[in-house]
Amino acid sequence: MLRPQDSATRERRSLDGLWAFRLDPGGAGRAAGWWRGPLPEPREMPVPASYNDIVPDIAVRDHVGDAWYQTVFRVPARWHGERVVLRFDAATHRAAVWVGDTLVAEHEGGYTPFEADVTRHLAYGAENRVTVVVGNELTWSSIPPGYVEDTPAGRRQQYFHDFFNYAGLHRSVWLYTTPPAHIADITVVTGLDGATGTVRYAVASEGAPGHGVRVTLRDAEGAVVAAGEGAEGLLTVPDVHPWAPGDGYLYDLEATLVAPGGEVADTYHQSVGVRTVEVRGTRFLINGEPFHFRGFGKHEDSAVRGKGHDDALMVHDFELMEWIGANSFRTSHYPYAEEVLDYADRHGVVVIDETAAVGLNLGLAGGIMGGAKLPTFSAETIGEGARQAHLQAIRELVARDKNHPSVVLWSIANEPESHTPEARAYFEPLFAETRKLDPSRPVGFVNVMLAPAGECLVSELADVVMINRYYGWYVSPGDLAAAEAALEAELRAWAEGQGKPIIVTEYGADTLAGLHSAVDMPWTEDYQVRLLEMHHRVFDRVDAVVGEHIWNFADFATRPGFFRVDGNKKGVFTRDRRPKAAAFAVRRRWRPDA
Ligand code: BDP
Repeated sequence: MLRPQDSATRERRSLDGLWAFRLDPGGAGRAAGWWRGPLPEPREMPVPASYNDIVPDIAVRDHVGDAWYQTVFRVPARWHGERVVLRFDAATHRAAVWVGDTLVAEHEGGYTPFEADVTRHLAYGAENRVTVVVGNELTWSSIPPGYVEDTPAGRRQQYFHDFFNYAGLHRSVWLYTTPPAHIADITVVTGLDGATGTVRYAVASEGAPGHGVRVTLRDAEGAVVAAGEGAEGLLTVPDVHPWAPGDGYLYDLEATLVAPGGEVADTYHQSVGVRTVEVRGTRFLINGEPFHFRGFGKHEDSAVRGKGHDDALMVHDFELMEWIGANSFRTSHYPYAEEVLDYADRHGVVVIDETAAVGLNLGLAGGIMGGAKLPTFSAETIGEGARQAHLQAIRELVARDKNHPSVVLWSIANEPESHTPEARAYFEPLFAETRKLDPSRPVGFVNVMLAPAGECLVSELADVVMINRYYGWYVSPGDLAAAEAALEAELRAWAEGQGKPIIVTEYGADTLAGLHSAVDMPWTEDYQVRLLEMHHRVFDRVDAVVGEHIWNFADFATRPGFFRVDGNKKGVFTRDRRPKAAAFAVRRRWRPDA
């Protein structure tokens, strides 16, 4: 799915700003048809943002059910005759959209875009009303899963993952035009053969019978380096400047749809980074060179806006990652805003791109999350409904992110149950589908400590081993000597058992900034430093370890709980992005020359 852009033939307009808003815990709006007129008794709500922390009211923060958004806008008269599309970069977790009185879109899944052709539903040169109902309930059939509990105090959302269930219109809303005959999709797959780069492209069009396609590839200075004719083809780039970690070199592929008479019908510009990715033995190769992942599992999370995308915060986070010497991160535990991937492309930052499939593990929920003990995969819990939603989430992730050179690896789930035959049966088709959709990238999932080497039945389906381990925290807290021995033993078992590269996708310790101790004491800054140093010593001794992603980049919000003090505090930075002592220690490892 192509992002809206301005081009010679296209125009876009942001609908971001303050929308009318109203919570609807009882579901009255659907019955009353709130889209048919102005929302009753609205308050104002910023878009993009989570609504939860905007209002100092627990009923807003912990709301379960529908939330209504509405705005009015004028459409320029000159847009008449164009195709006009309304696009939501994300609505968490599901939405229905009306233009005027007409239902134009419904979408399930909180972190991928959706759009509707609204050409026939708009009044040109006049005012139009858009109404959106956003649902935040997590169910046994949603990704991520959860369930709503009826309690004497009201409905309560239960879920099995460790970050707050923020909701709302988290990303931008766009209105954009394309010509009626238009480019609908572009796919690029790149290769390297010595100094020569290749770009295999496919351009899909709609409403364009008899049209032709022309493509032009330009380098960063704007010089044409290759050109082609036809909807599919292979371009070769002599003396290519590859995209590489730390060197986000991008070419511009201009695709032109040409009408039968020869005039230009539509143009679209697609960035292209020429690079290869390959797993060979225990190595993860980018452009044929072994790559070592240094960085973090992150969250889209900040005070006030929750998961709302914000360019200032995004750029600041990338600057901090550069300062500390990170070369990569994982989009734990959902697809991040497309602005984030574009930035990573431009700056040569490597990304492990994850679906929102987190918390598919009731063994863990019963253990550390304090939830109910039920089978994870069953007809009554995570079953066929969830699997279909999960498949759809994978399809939408690949469709959205397939052209990003920064994305080198798909992570199709975080810490699911993976030691049972039911888990294996659940995951087999998901791996197959991901590989079918994108044969050019490795596929993996993130393994949990309850399914150690030798017991996990799903890792064998993956191209790389990704594991989250909490030695020195959930296991042997305060005892770094015991933790070190256990961590090394487990990593060696994975290396011998799988013969694949190992990325440790999470390790870390909750740390309250300002707390210190001379001896190893969990929660202190000094303990976080020593725990991370212990891990790094072990990683350096195990050859198959090709990646270290600390949990987490920054402290983040969780639901209340007796083992979370104002959220998860495993950040190397605080929630407002101030460095803890660990930030300096990690920087010394990752940037020894700085
Ligand atoms: C892992 C999860 C992560 C949690 C982390 C923790 O993948 O989302 O935040 O542990 O407990 O289970 O800090």
